[in-house]
Amino acid sequence: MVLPPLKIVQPHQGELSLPNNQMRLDIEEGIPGFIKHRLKNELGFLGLDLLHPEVTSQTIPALRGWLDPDCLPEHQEGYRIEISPGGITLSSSTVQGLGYACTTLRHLLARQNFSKQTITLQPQIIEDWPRFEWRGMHLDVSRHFFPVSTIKRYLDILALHKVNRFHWHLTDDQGWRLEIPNLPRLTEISAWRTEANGSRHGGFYTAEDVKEVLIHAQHLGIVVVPEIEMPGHVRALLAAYPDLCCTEEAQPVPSTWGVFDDVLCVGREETFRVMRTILDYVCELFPGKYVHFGGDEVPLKRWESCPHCQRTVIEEYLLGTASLQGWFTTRIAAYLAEKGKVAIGWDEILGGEPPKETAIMAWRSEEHGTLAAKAGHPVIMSPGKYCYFDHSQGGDGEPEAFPAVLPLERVLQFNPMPPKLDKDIHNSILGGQANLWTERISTPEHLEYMLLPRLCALASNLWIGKPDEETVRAQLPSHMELLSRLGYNYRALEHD
Ligand code: TNX
Repeated sequence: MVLPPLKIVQPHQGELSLPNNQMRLDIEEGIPGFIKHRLKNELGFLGLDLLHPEVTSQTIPALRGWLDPDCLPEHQEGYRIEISPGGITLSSSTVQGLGYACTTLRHLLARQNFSKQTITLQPQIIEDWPRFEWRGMHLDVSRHFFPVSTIKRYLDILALHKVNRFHWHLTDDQGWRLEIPNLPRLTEISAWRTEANGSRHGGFYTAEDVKEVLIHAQHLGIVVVPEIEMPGHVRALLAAYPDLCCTEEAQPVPSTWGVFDDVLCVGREETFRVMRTILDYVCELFPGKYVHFGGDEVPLKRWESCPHCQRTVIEEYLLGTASLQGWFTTRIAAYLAEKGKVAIGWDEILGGEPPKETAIMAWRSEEHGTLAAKAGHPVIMSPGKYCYFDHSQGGDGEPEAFPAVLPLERVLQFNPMPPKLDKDIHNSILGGQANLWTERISTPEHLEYMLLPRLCALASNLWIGKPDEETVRAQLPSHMELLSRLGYNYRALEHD
């Protein structure tokens, strides 16, 4: 994350000096304790000693934090940092904004030399807010399962980059990762697979696990967006419930990658009953307003020869088999809307003319995002060309990756706003996100390596609102130093 192009107003006279690197921590009552906790941890790690206000002399400069309804009220996530000879004041109209103030301060202090007896900071006033409300990062935990500890560390990295949406891809062909009460076979069978070498791979999250992740995310100002894939990418689910498949044939959870013909049979009411049970639980467990229901890569082959699906085509007056996905999507999206959620689907669902409120995640290309915006949908831009972090970072000696290259240089050029989009629908573009599919990634170190430093470029662009290569590039080396101090694994900038 770069320091944003700081809007610096009227600097004070004189510097702020911090003898013994100490400050009094003076946080307004009513601000949740986790903000204080974050300041102490994150700034303490860098060498700033934050002392309790009551046991500290008034002569020690204060680090103040307060909620000010008049602070940039038109920017929900905006914040202000004032550095003056008397101390530092963080303000925002929201707790989330205070969290970003804390992160920016972290970036500012990381550039200081704390080995000196007294550090000095230049006086300045920073007023800052993000251009896009959706600054997302995805993680596929189906292809490889990652424990809660890894997810929390992943969230820490997202927060360091002011990413505010964690898209948790919980289900796919190769593994179902969420325990659902009343559907025990999902964790007994769907959560496990036998690899080609005979070993077992799998795992799942209990409600307790999810709650632990949700609390951690909340402290970091991140909304968790669960994804339950349907009607394709469901082989793991079908392994446990073959009756939901057109062929009713029992097949194991696959251990190979790709797009499978076996999808949910949408001609049976039982399919909807099971999906509603799952969605009811997901909506209750995850407090955020978004639920992603997948919708990508759905072959028509099984539906074409399925009597239930073909009967549905006739009874529902559909134009043909190809209209089944749209019909299915509309029912699911309407169900989620009834529950007060915003439904999100991958851009393939556009073909079925889903309800306008359904948000579209454009992954195949920017043009798909543009089409979705023109059709009146909220859009999240995630085009493969710029946002697929499972692709190699380029050069020799890289770990095995999806056979495509996405160098940092291209992520630096990512513009979430399609250049040809009419101004009056710019608001349809909620923002963007990068995706990390894990077919070829099985360790936390490898995850971090694929994420960093590409996430720095992506998150900076989403915050700034457009590519600003020069600013981001200039700050990357010092940012990488911070990543290294924090112990994250990243790809070095220069490879000789
Ligand atoms: C396409 S992107 C997929 C994923 C794969 C990915 C590999 C999307 C919605 N579907 O199932 O993991 O490509 O890059």
